[in-house]
Amino acid sequence: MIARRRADEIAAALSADGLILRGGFNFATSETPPHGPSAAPAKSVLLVGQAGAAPWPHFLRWRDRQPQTIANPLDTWSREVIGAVAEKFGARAVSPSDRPYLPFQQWAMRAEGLRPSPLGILMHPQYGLWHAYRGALLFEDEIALPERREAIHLCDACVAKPCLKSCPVDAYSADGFAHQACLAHVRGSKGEPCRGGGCLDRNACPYGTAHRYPPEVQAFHMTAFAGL
Ligand code: B12
Ligand code: SF4
Ligand code: SF4
Repeated sequence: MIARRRADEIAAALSADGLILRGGFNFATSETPPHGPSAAPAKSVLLVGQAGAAPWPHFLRWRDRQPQTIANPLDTWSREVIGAVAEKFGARAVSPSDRPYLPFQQWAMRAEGLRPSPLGILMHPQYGLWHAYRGALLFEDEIALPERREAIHLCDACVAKPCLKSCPVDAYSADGFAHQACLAHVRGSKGEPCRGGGCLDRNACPYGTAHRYPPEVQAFHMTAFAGL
């Protein structure tokens, strides 16, 4: 059993790089979880992520020491940092970019009681749309965690839904995310506002604005998303 104190020690180790623990849970016996540090199935998972752009300065300092041509630098940094914490605490680290994709958002909903916004991004009661997952730690023993409380879902009370009214090509709708329409706009002659400052729909949400990523961070993610 992973005691609460060990989770606190893991959180302290992650905080050195601006990362936070995003809750966790024990897998049910009826599930087929991924394997842990040995070949045995994991019994529990702790999610690792960010609130706002807190890891950014840590990432930049690391990046300055890497070759200019490094591919997927944020994923590489995340794997390195979270991998070191996993090794220290007897876990296996996995990444949201690992193939086949692991169900990070489903795990996050179980871990923190979050629900999706109309944009697909999970809505956090404090961070709004400005948070993400950088990895997860899989353990072969169970975790002692306090009873999870359902988080308030701010979108339920948001009547105006400005996040569905700002995109020039209406990429987000009840039918889901029109990935190709978004990409064409971002890469096109009128895409500079999205390229330079991030998704206009995401930025239109009135919640969690204190945690909004600075424009250079949003531009970095947009460059990665649109392959610019
Ligand atoms: C593939 C993918 C995409 C695809 C979606 C294609 C599709 N229709 O599935 C594309 C490329 C469109 C995409 C875009 C974005 N994504 Co994305 N994506 C993923 C990824 C790597 C895998 C999703 C998956 O298939 N999982 C496997 C299934 C089994 O797991 P799941 O939990 O059930 O998956 C859920 C998602 O697929 C979700 N979903 C389906 N369609 C879309 C579309 C969008 C835009 C989002 C956010 C979610 C989403 O619904 C599923 C049920 O809950 C996840 C990381 C991960 N491993 O989950 C990130 C992830 C979902 N993305 C994320 C984000 C933030 C984005 C962007 C908003 C920003 C960005 N990365 O640049 C952009 C949108 C661009 C914009 N306009 O700004 C975050 C969401 C964080 C949060 N707070 O909830 C994740 C978790 C990555 C992370 N590191 O945190 N993404
Ligand atoms: S604008 Fe309203 S509906 Fe859209 S993500 Fe923000 S709170 Fe949710
Ligand atoms: S990035 Fe731009 S084009 Fe894509 S969904 Fe957001 S506002 Fe629309």
